[in-house]
Amino acid sequence: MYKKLYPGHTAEGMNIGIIGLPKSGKTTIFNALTGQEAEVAEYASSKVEPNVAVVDVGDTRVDRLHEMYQPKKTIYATIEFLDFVGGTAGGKSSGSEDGIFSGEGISLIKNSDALLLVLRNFANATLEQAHGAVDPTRDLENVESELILADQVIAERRVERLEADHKRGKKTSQSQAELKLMQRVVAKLEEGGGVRELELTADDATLLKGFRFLTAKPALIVLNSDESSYGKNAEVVKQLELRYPVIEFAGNFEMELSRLEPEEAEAFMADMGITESARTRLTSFAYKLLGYISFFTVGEDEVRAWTIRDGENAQQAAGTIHTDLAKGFIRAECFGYEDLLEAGSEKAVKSKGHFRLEGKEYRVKDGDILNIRFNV
Ligand SMILES: Nc1nc2c(ncn2[C@@H]2O[C@H](COP(=O)(O)OP(=O)(O)OP(=O)(O)O)[C@@H](O)[C@H]2O)c(=O)[nH]1
Ligand SMILES: [Mg+2]
Repeated sequence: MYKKLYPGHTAEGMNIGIIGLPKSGKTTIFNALTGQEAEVAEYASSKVEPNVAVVDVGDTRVDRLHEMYQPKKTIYATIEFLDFVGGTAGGKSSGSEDGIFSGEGISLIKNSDALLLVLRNFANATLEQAHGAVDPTRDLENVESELILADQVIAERRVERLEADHKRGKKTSQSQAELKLMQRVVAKLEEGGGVRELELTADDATLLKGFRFLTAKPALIVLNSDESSYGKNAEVVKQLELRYPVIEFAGNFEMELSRLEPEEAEAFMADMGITESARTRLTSFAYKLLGYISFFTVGEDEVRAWTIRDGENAQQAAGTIHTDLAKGFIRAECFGYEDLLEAGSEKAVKSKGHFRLEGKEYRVKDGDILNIRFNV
């Protein structure tokens, strides 16, 4: 089923891979986030393909723009979630195809922009027999070592390949630079670190991008807690936060919530001291921590939110809409969402002098409303 979506599928926005040890509650979290009803099970299932869902990123600014422009279509930014099946815990060190990544999973995880590491923090007698007592810190170590292992296989292979080339006299300044870089990657992984910890020049970063190392991806932890202990795990959270940003969910509970009507859900949420849905909490958390921002395009036809990385310029933003817009980029007409709200209309924005023309290099800000002028 997922094959149709890959490669070259066209889901917009970011793509988050949900990974973790077997039975850590990945599918439960996936269901909570997406409102889907994928099968959740104590026992290993024969399913191999990941669950996939694309969800809207709730954004009140889009709601407001919709009211102002009354467009035919309103499109929210989206996040795609992929829920991978846990394989054998511990994994085998023979190659990247084993371990928590079963079969084809690994090549799909490589396409993810970010990883959600789900850690079990709920007691379950059946699971404990096979997977040990509750210990999120230990589990994190296991997950990390599998990610490192998968990257090691790739980096070491590349080093061997380059060395063989050099021995045969196939040696350029470029290949020498790459070998040096890959040796740094191997060394970092060997000491238990991730590729994301390396200090890289822009060229090095570009080179490494192509390898899609798992430990280069930004990662967040979901601590999947028991309903009864939810909110009382400050010690564990502190430990885990030494490694990655942490968000705590009561997975089972939130999965149930996602199936209720909003009004009904609110009463239960209040009981637990939860103010927003799992999806809203996770998406705003992920945006902030992964450095994503939104810009908007508006008009009578369509109001739409787009996702880019903080720091991207107007031309790159144009490229997320369409490659032609980046190629033929002339200028971006630009004003801020806050300016629009304050002024009340586009016309008023102009008369107040808040309407700007920006060039390629303009660094797009969260909430910018852009109209790209282009020429192809
Ligand atoms: N008490 C409790 N049980 C949970 C929670 N999350 C998951 N479980 C249970 O743990 C078992 C595994 O949950 P899944 O969501 O299928 O876990 P998974 O990580 O997707 O499992 P695999 O894909 O097979 O690796 C099921 O029996 C769930 O009901 C939780 O937050 N609290
Ligand atoms: Mg699952």
